[in-house]
Amino acid sequence: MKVEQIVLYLVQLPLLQSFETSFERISTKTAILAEVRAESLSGWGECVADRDPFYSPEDNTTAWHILEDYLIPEVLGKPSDTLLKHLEFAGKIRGNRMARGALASALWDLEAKRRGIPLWDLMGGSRNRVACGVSIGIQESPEKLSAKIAEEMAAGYQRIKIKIKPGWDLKILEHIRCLFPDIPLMADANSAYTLADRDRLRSMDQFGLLMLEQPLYCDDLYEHHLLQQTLETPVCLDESIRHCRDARAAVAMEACRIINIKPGRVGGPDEAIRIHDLCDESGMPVWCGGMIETGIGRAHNIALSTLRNFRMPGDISAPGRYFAEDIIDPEIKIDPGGWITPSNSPGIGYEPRKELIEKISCTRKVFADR
Ligand code: OSB
Ligand code: MG
Repeated sequence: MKVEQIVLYLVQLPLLQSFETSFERISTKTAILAEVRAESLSGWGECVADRDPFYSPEDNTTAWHILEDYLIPEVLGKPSDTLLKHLEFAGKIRGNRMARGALASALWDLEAKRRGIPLWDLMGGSRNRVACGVSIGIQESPEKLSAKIAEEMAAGYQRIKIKIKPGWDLKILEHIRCLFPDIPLMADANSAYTLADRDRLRSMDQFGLLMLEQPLYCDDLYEHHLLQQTLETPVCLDESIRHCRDARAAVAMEACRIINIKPGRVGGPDEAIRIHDLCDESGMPVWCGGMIETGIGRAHNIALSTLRNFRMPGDISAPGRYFAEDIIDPEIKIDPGGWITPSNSPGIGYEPRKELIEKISCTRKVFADR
């Protein structure tokens, strides 16, 4: 099945509430969607690059450029199943894993649809339900945060993650633990600390966190290793794991005890599965992170989370928490116990709403095989 057409969309979706991390506050989600067309089937992927290069060196502009000028020319006119088997099309391109992830995930969706099987099945997944946690951004006040936590616990989420940064950390954690002594709780710093903050980070051990996510600089495995040695709380790496080689190094040097896999961050499903397998063999649990994706990216994350070593609740809260209207049908729903049942329809298992996608696209470009 030859890839006949690829369409890129740059979409913008307003957030119901702004989302604040240690590096920025956003009130609109901006994402590139990739649609790969062959024989009247469409595979869909989402690029997790942000508007700004703050979470990662990539942003939407660089990702679009890499897709348009390097990746798409490698894929157009090629047989889709061969591309999937030998995802070598990005072999020469250094970095730019998020751009690659958009196209690779669209090819996986297309291949699952060609075979008429769900994406989770193509990926080798075995779980028939996926555990959901929720990520809560930095709030205006501790009271607002605790009200949000109560709300999300009531909605059934199986663990709470809060965002922290210097000045919004120890007091906040203390406040939460007073009100909710036993909830499964973790904190994500998005690289807001340095080793000089070692004592501050160590004092977080008292709060019984499931893990501390990405405390230190994004490309510094060595310093995370030094920190982990002095910390009881498991360190979980997110930004630091760009591909499977990073994961291997992190395991070998004990830079963390848990890995957050975001397929969109590591170059797509094939690399995500490679990291999953490596961690499985090494006894390192993983969970699936999120990037406030639309339903398309979320559906990919759900499919991946059915693999056996996804042992902890992922950041796969319902897109309805973020957006007034999602771009897929049916809506992704979490049950009262905090589980999602993966769709058994072919591919990602949800139908992209083409009209809405066109409506919210600020840019759209069609690339055709000539
Ligand atoms: O570090 O996990 C992160 C959202 C945007 C950028 C970075 C991160 C996040 C999240 C996940 O915390 C939120 C979600 O997708 O629900
Ligand atoms: Mg994170």
